[in-house]
Formats: sequence, C-alpha cells, structure tokens
Amino acid sequence: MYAWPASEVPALPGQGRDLRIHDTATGGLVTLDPGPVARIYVCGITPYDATHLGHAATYNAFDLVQRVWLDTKRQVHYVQNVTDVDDPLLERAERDNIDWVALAEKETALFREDMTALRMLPPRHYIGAVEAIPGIVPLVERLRDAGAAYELDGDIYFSVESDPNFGKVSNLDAAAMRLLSAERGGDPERAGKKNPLDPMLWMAARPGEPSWDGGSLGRGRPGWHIECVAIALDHLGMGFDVQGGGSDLAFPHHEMGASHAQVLTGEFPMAKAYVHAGMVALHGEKMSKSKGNLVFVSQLRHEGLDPAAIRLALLAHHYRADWEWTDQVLQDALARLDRWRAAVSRPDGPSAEALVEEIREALANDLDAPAALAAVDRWTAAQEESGGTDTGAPGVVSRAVDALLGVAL
Ligand code: 5CA
Ligand code: ZN
Repeated sequence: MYAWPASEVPALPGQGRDLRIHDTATGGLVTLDPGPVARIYVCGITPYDATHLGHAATYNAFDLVQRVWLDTKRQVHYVQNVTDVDDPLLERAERDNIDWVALAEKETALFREDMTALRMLPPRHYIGAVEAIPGIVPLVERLRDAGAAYELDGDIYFSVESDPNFGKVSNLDAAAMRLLSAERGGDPERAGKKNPLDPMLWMAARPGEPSWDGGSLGRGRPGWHIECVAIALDHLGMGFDVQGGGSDLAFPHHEMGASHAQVLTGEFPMAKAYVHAGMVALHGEKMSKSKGNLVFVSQLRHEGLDPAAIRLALLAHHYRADWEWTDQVLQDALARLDRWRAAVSRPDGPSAEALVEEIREALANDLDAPAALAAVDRWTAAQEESGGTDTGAPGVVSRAVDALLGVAL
C-alpha cells in the first residue's frame, strides 16, 4: 500500500554522528555501523482505532533514528507494516457492525494523516498483512517441511525449541514468557501444543472469518509474528540494523519473529539492535486501545492544536522512559514552541554552530531528545537575553530543529 508524503529534510552544515542505541537483546548501548544504506523495520499499527499519543511517541523515536542516519548522508531503507487482519481488528469490526476491510482502511488513512501532520518520515515500503499473504505461505511451508512447525487441528504452530537462540531478544525467564504470551495474543493454555509458548503461524479458516488460499496449508490466515518476518525478509533481508517497536513488543512479538527468521535462514541475529520505546500512560495506566484510555492525535489536531506542539511534547521525554500524558505536558510544549518561534523570527542571533553539534551529539547518544531540547532552550535563552549579530543563526537553528527533530518552526 502507499505510505504518506515526506516532509523535506534540510541539509545541515558539518558532519552527522553515528548512532549509539540501546539494544534490548544485549541490554547495553551498541554503536551501529550500517554502511551506506541503513535498514530498519518498525512494527506498524493494527488499524482498528485512531492513532493515540502512545503510538505517536513510538513512531517519533524511530523517526529520530532515520533523521540521525540521514544526517550522516546515508540512505535509509525503512519498512513498516500494517496488521490489517488480526483478531482485535475483526472483533472491533464485529462489535461495531462494520466491514473489517472498511475499518482497516479508515484507520490506516487517519494514521497517514497523523504521521504527515507530525512530520514523521514515511517508510520506503508500507506493507499490509493481507498483501503479504502470498509471501507468508511459502515461509510457513518451509518451516513445516524443516520440522520447525507442526499442525494442531488444522492450525500450524511454530516450535520455539527449533531455534537454539530462542529467548535472546527479551532475555526473560519461562514464567515471565508464559504470562506475557497469554496477555499479548498467545494461547499458552491450548492443549496439544509441544511448548505452551509456541505461536501460531497459520490459522485454519474459522466460520464467519476472512480466509485466504494457503496452498498446502489449506485456507486460513497468517499469525502475527510471521507477518512481520515475511515483510522484513522480503524488503530488508537478514542482519538489518534495527528492529523497532514499543516495549510491549519485545516479547512475544520480536522474540518470536527473530526465531522464525533465524530458523528460516540459519543466520543469527535477525537484527543488529532490537530497540524498544517506553509506554505512554494516561491516568496512571498504559494508553491502550483495549482499555480505552486514549488521547488521539487526530482529536488534538481537530481541536486546532499545532502538530509541532504535539511533536515537542513527545520529544520532551526520553524514548525509553515510560511517561504520563497530562495537560501540563502539552502546556509546556506550547510554551516552548512559542519561545523557539519568537527566537528564530529575529533577523540575527547568537552563533548556532555549537548548537547544531549539541543536538547531533544528544541524538547520537541513544536518541536523547530531552538533551537536544535543552540545548535549543539554551540558545533561545541567550537570544532572549542578549541576542547576537549572526544573521545566519536563526535560519540554521530552524533548519536544524526541522532536520533533526522534525519540528517545523
Ligand atoms: N500491529 C502490531 C505490530 S506488528 C501492533 O502492535 N500494533 S499496535 O497498533 O498495537 O501498536 C503500534 C505500535 O505502537 C507498537 O510499536 C506498540 O508497541 C506501540 N504502542 C502501543 N501502545 C503504546 C503506548 N501506550 N505507548 C507507547 N507505544 C505504544
Ligand atoms: Zn510487528
């Protein structure tokens, strides 16, 4: 499917920095060395409700990854999926008595609008689960033929024991894995599985549910993890630089996906870094479609809020932190936007050379956006207090904030 239009990324003076980023698998910072083409896969939405600020915060983190790489003059191959068929989508369509395809299309369209408004750079390949099915079927057949998958009443399960490296993404113990599997789309209680954690690769057609021709697998629909693996391997191949998503995807989604890919290819690891964003909460609980405690990006936009303020509110929190959305967060962002805009609207100002380097250094250091904002705040304070004579500086600041942080002043 198509993605959304890219906002322009201004070129900056000087040199970009290589990205050091936290990798869940090793538990430490890794300095990525992607070569001329950096490869990143970021898990996309399940389009049964509008984009909320938690989603936006996660996509903001990976937008910063792209911007750091672009600043080093690399190309970025960014791939994102849309889980446009899955249980929660079908359940919501049924509850609201609407066609599941229409629901997915409507919410995906709204997501595109939100991403465009927030100046998130689009993926090069934006792929729906449904359109990926012809590529998924042969992968499941290969796993089955290699003895890494088995059938249970027509459904096909992946055997986690087929991957000697299973567990190396999330590093959890068996009890924690079992709990999270039950919470996040798995079925550890189902009788007859070889290992309770084994995830479904192909679900045999259920009455009243959509299904597709699965060749030797029979009619059905794909499991969740194999969807992302098929899309990532097709468009990026193994050993890509970053697998990204919110921290709730580390297990089981990214763990299972890595295992599928590693067994399919015999290579390890699937990604050089597994990068996870913290969870945004509202009223003390993780914002989630299932709980309904949501603030939607589109709702704020329709209330007339400048998307640049939403983006600044996201950037004010380190991507790995769990944080709470409050009205104060938004008020602070609006005040900051106002001050920055006034500061870059003057004909001259203090030199901005050091500031550009400070923003670069902050982002290269595990995407420390709050430190980048603090650096711009300092330049703004100097502008307010004593000004300066550099006629190029306000333009440099506004281009740096745009190119590196995605905020249009
Ligand atoms: N379609 C799958 C991924 S293949 C999925 O998880 N979709 S989602 O719509 O539920 O979430 C999309 C992205 O937003 C995921 O990376 C998820 O981790 C992230 N996300 C969801 N809720 C929050 C939240 N409250 N805070 C931060 N990120 C969140
Ligand atoms: Zn995914």
